[in-house]
Amino acid sequence: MLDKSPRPAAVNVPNDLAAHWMPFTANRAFKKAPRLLAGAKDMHYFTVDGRKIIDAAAGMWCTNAGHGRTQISSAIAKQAETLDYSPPFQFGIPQAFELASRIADLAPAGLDHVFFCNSGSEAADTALKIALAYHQIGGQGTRTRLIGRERGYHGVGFGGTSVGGIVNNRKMFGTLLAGVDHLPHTYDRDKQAFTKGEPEYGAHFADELERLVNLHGASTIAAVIVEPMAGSTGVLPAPKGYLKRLREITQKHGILLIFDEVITGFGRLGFAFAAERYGVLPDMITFAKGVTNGAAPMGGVVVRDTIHDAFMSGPEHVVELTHGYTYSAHPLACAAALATLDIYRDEKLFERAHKLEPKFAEAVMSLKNEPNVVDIRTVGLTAGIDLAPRPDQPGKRGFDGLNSAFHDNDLMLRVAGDTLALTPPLIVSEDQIGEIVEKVAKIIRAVA
Ligand code: PXG
Repeated sequence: MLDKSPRPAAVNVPNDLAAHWMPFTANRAFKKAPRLLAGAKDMHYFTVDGRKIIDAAAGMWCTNAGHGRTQISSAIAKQAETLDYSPPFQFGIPQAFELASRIADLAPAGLDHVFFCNSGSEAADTALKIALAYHQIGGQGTRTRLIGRERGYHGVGFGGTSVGGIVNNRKMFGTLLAGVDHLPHTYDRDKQAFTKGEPEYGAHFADELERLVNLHGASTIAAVIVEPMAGSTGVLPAPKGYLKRLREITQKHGILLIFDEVITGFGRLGFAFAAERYGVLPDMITFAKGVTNGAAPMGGVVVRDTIHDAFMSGPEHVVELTHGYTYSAHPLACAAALATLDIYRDEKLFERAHKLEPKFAEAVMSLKNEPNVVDIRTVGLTAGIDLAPRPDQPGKRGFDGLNSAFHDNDLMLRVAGDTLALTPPLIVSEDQIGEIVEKVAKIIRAVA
């Protein structure tokens, strides 16, 4: 077959990096040694200086089908020419309805309705607002408390930041939402180190919800939101039985359970959604990232039929949920998502991730004896490798690893503090897994 990969074309490098205030980036360090990208195809990025870099991060947990999928880009181009924008309030486009049906089909039975937004942050805030409104219209307006989890990440809106459990993301932004509490995180290195998949130890961390119910009263609690696998704090898979227990306790007390599947949705753990992997039915699932393969911004919430139906009362001319975004179900994002779901289906990428999981886990675990490696966790096609921090410089070894990967080893990975996270596109081959692991070994030695 013809190799249609784009040639690493010469790209103008900007001569002034000052104006762009970069998100979640060490701006001054970046601007001294920029990591600039110019193109991407399949498993690789191309840098502005023409290097080919293997992507062990799926961009940022997004491009599950690999980069530069022409099926997706031509769907976007065609949509842009046909209908560039359509107001999502009081008007609709056929593609949005088709996409909602297809996502509902992928979600566990009972989760039948999809509310669209543009990011994981908006999805988290949307789910939390739906939970509050649901209780209010059901005559339980005292249920206003929201419960998240330590080390949880639900984006950067005020709702998601409030239920999130990352101190550095919270401490600069005032008091955040009132009435929020947190479950403890589920990580205990002494008892769980070097586990493939779900740790045996830790289901009991879910029982802390009973403690919070006893403290606050069930009648004040609206919802619990957790990631089935905490991604951005360094890959923390749920312990065996933990999510089931959370479901039992929430159900017993009339509390809604929201799974944030922004990372775990669309195949990352070998299933369409992690809810399926764990056999647990939440009341809502948030998604983003992989839904469009990263090619257009989109997020959303899949909502249980009983919750959706509770809103469908009152006069029919009245808006049932006063919430939404100018770009909800944007035509370009819908087109990208429909093409993406075709690829996932036709190439059986979720099944592929499932089949590759043991090989991936074994390959990454071979890094166990490299210098400073204090834990490795794997689940689905994702791994977190904890490096011991440099004395008095938390995060520095990880940051050095990011730079060593990009500048010296032609590898893209994610870093959370001193944890290296690997989360390649689901098209990754076994050889490429080997290549990635070899590069990571070099990086770990380089930052020793
Ligand atoms: N929920 C979860 C579980 C996420 O992982 C969001 C919500 C927010 O999504 P948006 O689209 O608003 O960014 C996320 C985002 C990392 C990393 O390096 C992970 C995310 C974002 C940035 C970096 O692990 N996840």
